Amino acid sequence: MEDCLFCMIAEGKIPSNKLYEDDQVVAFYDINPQAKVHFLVVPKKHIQSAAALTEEDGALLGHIFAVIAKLAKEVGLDNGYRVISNVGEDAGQTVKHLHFHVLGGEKLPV
Ligand code: U5P
Repeated sequence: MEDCLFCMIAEGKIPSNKLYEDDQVVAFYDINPQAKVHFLVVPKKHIQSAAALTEEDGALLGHIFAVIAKLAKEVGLDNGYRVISNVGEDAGQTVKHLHFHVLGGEKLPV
């Protein structure tokens, strides 16, 4: 989608500190980290937020969580991590393209 920051990152039109890419997703380190380790996993398909997911996205979601688990292991988040997806204004969603924050590398505030 034009004018979508994460579509442009997924297409390589805007640079990112990329951790992983395949045909369905891209993962990159957050530019404003909220924990010692903070990366984002983003589907290449433009989906506005988790609120716009349908049953048809089930396989994509399964893939996203498999990628999250693989990357968490690769970057050494052996002691646990947090996965967050903000939806809409009240949650503070700033980029209107579905993404999963993966935070860890330290004890996170409850
Ligand atoms: N962000 C990046 N790269 C950018 C623009 C935004 O990593 O070029 C990050 C922000 O730092 C933020 C996240 O943590 O994207 C958007 O999250 P959310 O507030 O929409 O959940």
